[in-house]
Amino acid sequence: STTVATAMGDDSGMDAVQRRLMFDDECILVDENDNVVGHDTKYNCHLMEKIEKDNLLHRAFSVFLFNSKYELLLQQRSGTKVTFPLVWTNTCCSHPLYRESELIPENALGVRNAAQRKLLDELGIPAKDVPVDQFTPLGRMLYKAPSDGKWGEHELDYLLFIVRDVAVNPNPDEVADIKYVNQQDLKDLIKKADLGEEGLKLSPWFRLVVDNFLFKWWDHVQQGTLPEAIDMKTIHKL
Ligand code: DMA
Ligand code: MN
Repeated sequence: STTVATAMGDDSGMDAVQRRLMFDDECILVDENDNVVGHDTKYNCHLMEKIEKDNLLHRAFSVFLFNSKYELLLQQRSGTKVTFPLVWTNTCCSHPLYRESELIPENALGVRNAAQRKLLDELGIPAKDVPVDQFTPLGRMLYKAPSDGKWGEHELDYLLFIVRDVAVNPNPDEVADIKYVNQQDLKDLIKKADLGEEGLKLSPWFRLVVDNFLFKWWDHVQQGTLPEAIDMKTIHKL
């Protein structure tokens, strides 16, 4: 089991699909100003010991997808994820990879290309339902968060909003459950998580976005004034 493997200090309990991604995905290393400084495997980028020793920081993105009723799509991560299994979080998160199409800096096109790729991979959302020019990059935040055992995050995270009605077909290797929530539903969910009810947990990065930006940006979505909220100059250190 995973517990035994962790205690033994090896990765023998790691899910085979997730293990493959740990070595196939080559993440983009950046400095605190988001300049590309290199690349490394997803595996190394998420080892807390490496993060601390080499101060490894990698580029990531978090998608917030709303339907035409302005409900936000949430996902519960699958139990097989190496980091943060079974926690509830925003629509989709991952990393732009160290490849030409996902390194394009203009208007964060590389990150938007990666977002389109992972919305299909994790949630089965067809690329045509999420055209890359429909994502609004709103801001960037830098954070560090241990998961459990030896894994964790240290990311420079692009926050992307998109408002579209989409077809969804979750991939069980990535996603355990999904739901659309309105603002009140999410406030109730946060209250439950704070009280530890029903074993409900929220991801640390989702929590940071909730506490710092989400509701005010969500109001902008509903009022059709989202462009006013864009700030791609600041890197919020949270
Ligand atoms: C990583 O997400 C990105 C953030 C913002 C936490 P993830 O662990 O879901 O990445 P992946 O889907 O590539 O495993
Ligand atoms: Mn990461």
